[in-house]
Amino acid sequence: MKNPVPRVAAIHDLSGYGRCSLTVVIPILSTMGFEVCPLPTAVLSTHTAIEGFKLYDLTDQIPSFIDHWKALNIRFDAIYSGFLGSAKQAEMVGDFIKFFSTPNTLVVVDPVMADFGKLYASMPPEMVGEMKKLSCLAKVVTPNITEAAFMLGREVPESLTPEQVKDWLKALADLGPTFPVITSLPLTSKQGRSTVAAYNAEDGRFWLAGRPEVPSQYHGTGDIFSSVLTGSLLQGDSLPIALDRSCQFVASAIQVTFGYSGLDHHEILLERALNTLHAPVTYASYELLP
Ligand code: PXL
Repeated sequence: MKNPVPRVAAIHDLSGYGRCSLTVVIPILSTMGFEVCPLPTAVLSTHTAIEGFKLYDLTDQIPSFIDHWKALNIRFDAIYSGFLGSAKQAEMVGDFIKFFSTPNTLVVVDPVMADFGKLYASMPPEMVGEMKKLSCLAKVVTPNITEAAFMLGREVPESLTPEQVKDWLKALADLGPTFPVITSLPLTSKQGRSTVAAYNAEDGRFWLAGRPEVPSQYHGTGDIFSSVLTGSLLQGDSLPIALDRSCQFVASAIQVTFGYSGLDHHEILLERALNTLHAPVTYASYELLP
């Protein structure tokens, strides 16, 4: 039987404070009408950008969780992975995808490992190769520009022309995914805008979407972006509409947050924006990348 409420396996960490990973994936996908089955990769006191974080890696526990799900014959409409607790987990996630996915399963890999030119505090360098292998099994990958650079063995660029963006996206598609997406793009023609680009390797079209940049940095926006993208594609939206809705939601979440002062940890006030996920698409501003 078809799942009456489509079901997503969400393979991410659970960070108790700081709104990222499962604490944003679950509310976003639930609001968008999906059941979320979390498979926690690690449990943390906070995300790793907050000093003194405590991390308990669940690599040794994960196989028994997966075995139980296999025995229950659970079927997933989507598999969506993000932050992993160890490089060894990438292989486990790969096996999970191979076992649980069918040709109709939406597989999204967000290769969470780096930003602003650097690997995150808990990331071993082997994670880069492992995430690259995992991406081969995905339909959609959503690296930021730093993660894309690590995956492709390139320098993190200061700026990119539209032609170069196409080359980066094609290089990511060569790893396997049909819809590679790059976020935080330093696109020369879009200065002052927070820009994402994507390639549909099935029809050969490149897409751009974005919103004006807000002069502040917030944690967890990559997780928010990829969660909305996953939900939107699962709802049946086209790639450019899914990109646009994701950019729109991240921008709204930033705007509802930006007006407050005294927030200590650059956290997004997600709950103040969640209900906008129910809004119909009234205006989309995506563009074809010529
Ligand atoms: O938002 C990405 C992310 C997810 N999970 C953990 C993190 C980070 C980024 O710092 O530390 C634990």
